[in-house]
Amino acid sequence: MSKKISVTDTILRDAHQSLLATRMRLEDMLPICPKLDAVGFWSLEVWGGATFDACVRFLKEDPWQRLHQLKAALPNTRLQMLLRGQNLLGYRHYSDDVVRAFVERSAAGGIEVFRIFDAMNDVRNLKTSIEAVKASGQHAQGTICYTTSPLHSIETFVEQAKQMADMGIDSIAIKDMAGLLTPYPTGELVAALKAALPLDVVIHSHDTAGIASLCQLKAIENGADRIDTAISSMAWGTSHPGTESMVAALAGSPFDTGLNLQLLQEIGLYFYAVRKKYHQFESEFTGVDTRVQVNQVPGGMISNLANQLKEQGALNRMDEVLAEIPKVRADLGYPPLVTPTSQIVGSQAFFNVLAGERYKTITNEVKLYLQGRYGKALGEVNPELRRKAIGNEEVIDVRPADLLPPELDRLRGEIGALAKSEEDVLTYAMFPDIGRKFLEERQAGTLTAETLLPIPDGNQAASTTAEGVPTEFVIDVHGETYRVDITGVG
Ligand code: 3PY
Ligand code: ZN
Repeated sequence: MSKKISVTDTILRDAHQSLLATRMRLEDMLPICPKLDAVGFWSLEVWGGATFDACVRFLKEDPWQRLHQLKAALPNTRLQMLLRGQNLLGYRHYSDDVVRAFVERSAAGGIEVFRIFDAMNDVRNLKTSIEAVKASGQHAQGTICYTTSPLHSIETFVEQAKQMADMGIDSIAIKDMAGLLTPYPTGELVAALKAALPLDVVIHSHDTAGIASLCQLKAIENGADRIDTAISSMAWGTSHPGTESMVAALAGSPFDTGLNLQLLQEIGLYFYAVRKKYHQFESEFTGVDTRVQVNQVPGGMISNLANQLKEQGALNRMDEVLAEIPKVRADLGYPPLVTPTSQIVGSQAFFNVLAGERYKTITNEVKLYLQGRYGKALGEVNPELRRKAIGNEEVIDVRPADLLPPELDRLRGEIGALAKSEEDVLTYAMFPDIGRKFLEERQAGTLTAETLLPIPDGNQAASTTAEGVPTEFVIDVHGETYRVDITGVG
């Protein structure tokens, strides 16, 4: 049997979110869009996750303008985004009217595929966004946030997928944000999903442990329809398997992607040069690190914790925090670790270790969590911890957003004339402080992106093609400077 595997490339969203702190700017995306658009990807993931936050906070780019310009530059390719369910692109639950407005504007701006996840895998938190995506006529991809625990099993994930199917999703993504999956369980999970439901299955696996491409191969052999990859110059480690590598691996097999390797390699060279511009955001935590297979802590969480510990002069306590994270997670009923639960669990573990006593300090987010305000994880929370944290305060068991009154009008009123469009209101809704600041600076004409440090001597591209592909480098070797012309690449 032969089956063409389709590909979603993540270079414009998750790849740089995973490797370069989400800092790639639109000006570095647009020149290569004609080539990206010619590849024949099933979709390009371009928006969502942390891109919106980084645009407003650091790059001082209007995220909606980014979307509109990418749409214009990529007329032949579906644009895809990552949506955090009822959290949209922020860190709290929004009322349903905000969710509907956000999805409607995103679809109008050009998003055709919405990958929707909930950090608790609580499908009630996906309901409104799935409905809104369907109402806008676009593709709703329901997501399983992959995690491990004594309670999670293939059966529990299939059950979740069935519930999402009942809500009307068009396809299923297995989202292994931490690189926890190993090849054989991947194959079993995909086979079980394909046996249970007549929907396409996509595998999104970060290569933190160095085995994501093996997982993808097993997924494909067991019926997966699509893989998420990243152009090779921003692939692997905490990013995804390399696009060119997966295309080459499948070429000539029954699962051939049909994509043009030569064209992909030209794109790869382009991003090779672009990546250097962002060298200040490279970190030692983005390479392959097999420890995730033992401690189950995602790479992104480790780098955040390292920063927090460094600020406290306590980097030497990293191992204790890593040991504490699974305990906090167990106390909270084993939520997957992904935005925002990764921050909630990570910060509490940090305090448990640094305060010298577990739960001496309990964060606000953990209190909200214990009140049921993020939804319900698969397991039960530790009742003693709940008593200690919130006493007799009410615990809700309804969908958290059922208790949120409509808030779009209030937000519109708060931001007033600073907002020139509904999109601006939504920018403010996502990030009240930095969103307002962004709109104020835009009004005053003072928007300034953070500074990029010059590329260190030693590997500066002295000249490039119109598309930014280097043709000449300046290299310093022991104080002597050489110019190296690139006359061909093979
Ligand atoms: C995000 O929510 O930004 C993610 O990429 C989750 O994996
Ligand atoms: Zn991801």
